[in-house]
Amino acid sequence: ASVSKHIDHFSRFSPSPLSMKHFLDFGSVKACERTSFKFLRQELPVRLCNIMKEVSLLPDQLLSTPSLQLLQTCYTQSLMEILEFLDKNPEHQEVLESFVEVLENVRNRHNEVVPTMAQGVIEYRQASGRRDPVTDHNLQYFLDRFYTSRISIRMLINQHILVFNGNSNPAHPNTIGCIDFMCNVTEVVQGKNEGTVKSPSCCVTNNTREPIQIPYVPSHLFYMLFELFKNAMRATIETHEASRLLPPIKVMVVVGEEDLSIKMSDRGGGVPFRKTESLFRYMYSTAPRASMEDQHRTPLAGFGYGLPISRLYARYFQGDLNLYSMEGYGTDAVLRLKTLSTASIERLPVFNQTALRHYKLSLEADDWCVPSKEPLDLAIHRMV
Ligand code: W6P
Repeated sequence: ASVSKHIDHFSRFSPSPLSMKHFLDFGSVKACERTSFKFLRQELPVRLCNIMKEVSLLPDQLLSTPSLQLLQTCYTQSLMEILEFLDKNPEHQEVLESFVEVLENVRNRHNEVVPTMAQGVIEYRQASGRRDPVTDHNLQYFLDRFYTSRISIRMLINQHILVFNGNSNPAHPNTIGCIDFMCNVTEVVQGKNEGTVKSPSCCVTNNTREPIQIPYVPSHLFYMLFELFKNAMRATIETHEASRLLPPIKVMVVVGEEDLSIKMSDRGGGVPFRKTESLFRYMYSTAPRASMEDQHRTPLAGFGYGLPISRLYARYFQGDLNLYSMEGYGTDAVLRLKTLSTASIERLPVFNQTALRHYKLSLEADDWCVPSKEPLDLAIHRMV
């Protein structure tokens, strides 16, 4: 009962979006663990409670699944642990230290949230048995917000842990927490940073001779590029099975004053325009899964959550991800990021009346005509 009081209280605050510059300042010479602590003990409950309110609006048949019950328990537990710090003294070193420990526990507790939520949605859809476009739309809306909220909370937690607990990483002198303030985008594409995005059949070009560098989270960039590359590669291989030569995947990295754009082009036969938006749907790809076991080993494999989550990462710092496909030829995937640390500002969901209205939206008549499937018999209109 007291938990829901706290949730009501903190969900009335709007989350405070931070810019990349804020994050960098928090972790630079001006860094003050006490300031960060005082900010997070308020902001983390605000972000947790805003999204918990939305979770509570989900249909009962979804909320009652074991997966959703587990998620709500995790969120409540983490909220309570963080709220403990509201009446603690920031001047005491042991308070700051135990806060870092709690944040580590919270982060680990939430490691499996994405597959758990996905599992809940699958169970719900199997139980309800029907495919209802309104429910699908609402779930898409909710999952985009839920996963964005999670990305943002993990970002805050990681920054605090890495900046105030981590010893600076000598291998990456340009990093503050998980942000590389001179992230070399071309190098991430080429796989010089983390793992390998590139294969021999991928060629990368820049629009400038100087290295293209922006402040960014290399792990987010890697996730997005790797996902795009997997899709481009799969399409290329599947449409050129019979051929010994595969058309290369071409990547262009272009930097302007505001935007950094990365275009990855494949000649994998493309996708019909009608289907491109559904590549970003969570419902589109969720096939029933074998067991909970697989989930832990390969969190997102086979889910098809990679593209929608990649777009959330791009939008999280005011970028975007779009697909331009020409059926019969191939696909251009364009990833746009902000060049300036002052323009890369967190894009966060807020629980308010507008959000509430989205969930209450029901099946209304569309304001565009529905094309008839039958050919129109003009004979009946003929006057003479
Ligand atoms: C395709 C489908 C797709 C999705 C994302 C990125 C590239 C591609 N290529 O055929």
